[in-house]
Amino acid sequence: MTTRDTILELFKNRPDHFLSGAEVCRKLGISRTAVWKHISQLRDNGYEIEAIPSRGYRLLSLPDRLLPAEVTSGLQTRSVGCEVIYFDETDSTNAQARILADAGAREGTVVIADSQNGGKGRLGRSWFSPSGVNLYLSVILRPPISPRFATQLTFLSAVAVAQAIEATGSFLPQLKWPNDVLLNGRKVAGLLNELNAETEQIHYLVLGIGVNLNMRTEQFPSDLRTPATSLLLEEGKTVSRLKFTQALLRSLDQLYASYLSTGFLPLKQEWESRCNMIDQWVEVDYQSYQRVGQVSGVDESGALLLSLDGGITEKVLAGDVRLLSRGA
Ligand code: BT5
Repeated sequence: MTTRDTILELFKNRPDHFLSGAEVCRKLGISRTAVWKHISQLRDNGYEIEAIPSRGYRLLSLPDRLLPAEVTSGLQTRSVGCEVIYFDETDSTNAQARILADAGAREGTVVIADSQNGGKGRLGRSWFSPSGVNLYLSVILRPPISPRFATQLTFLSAVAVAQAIEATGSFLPQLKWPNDVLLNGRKVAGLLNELNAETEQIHYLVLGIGVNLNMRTEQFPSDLRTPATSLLLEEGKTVSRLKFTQALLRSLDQLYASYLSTGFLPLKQEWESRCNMIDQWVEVDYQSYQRVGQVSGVDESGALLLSLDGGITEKVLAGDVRLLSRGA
């Protein structure tokens, strides 16, 4: 714990109270000038701190930034969030997580950015990532499973995002194969998992998660206004980015622990119970592959199971899926 973190702990242990400079000096064994320097740095980082000469310091508000000291405070997870790396701005949290993972970052390390200037979607698409309103996060995992099953972890991210959204308000998120989270039919979150593996061993997996939290209509580019949404737009209330992030990290942590001990089945059931496509007719589009069929679920490789006319079941491994309004 750094000196700054310890000062923050002192404030948080006594909310709304003044801490005298002398008390901080005594508890931390540092000079008054050093205390003042740390308080100034905290203010630079967006903590609003009142200073009254005869009384001391009082914490008035926390920054609306996902700083590591805030995200890890009281988190109590086993592995996810054991370390948090924060950028005000970066190209892509997934790209940064890969660099850290290549350099040996431990499992559970989380990369968060306030904004991304090269946010990535699938297949070379981009993820719109303005500052101050949303969550852009990547988690490094090193699961002891065969690379064949790495896709299962996309379902883990999807269920964790859905649980965090459910814990935030009266939302009913729906999951769309392979990697979208929807609210009332509009995309509120996207997931991008990237794998680094050999034939039989996963070196690491990066779970990339983007969630639109407090983005207002006018902040979306015009082409996303109809297909996309945010929690603010759906419920009319600003969401605490910090609380949401902690809820998400806790869900990821719990689901990951249970996945490692009990396998994919419970996760698959959680995912299917929120999937908006089970038993529905859909059209799948992937490069030169197009199919129309009825969705019966997903298999253990994460493939979408599509029942075609004539009773054949086809496994769809990649592609964009569109719900059809009528039986085909
Ligand atoms: C995704 O791709 O949905 C994966 C998005 C993953 C983003 C996270 S943010 C943290 C981490 N770091 C990264 O660099 N990426 C991950 P895909 O299914 O290909 O969808 C991309 C499409 O979604 C775009 O082509 C747009 O149409 C739409 N889109 C872009 N930005 C959006 C946004 N903020 N909200 C909703 N839709 C968006």
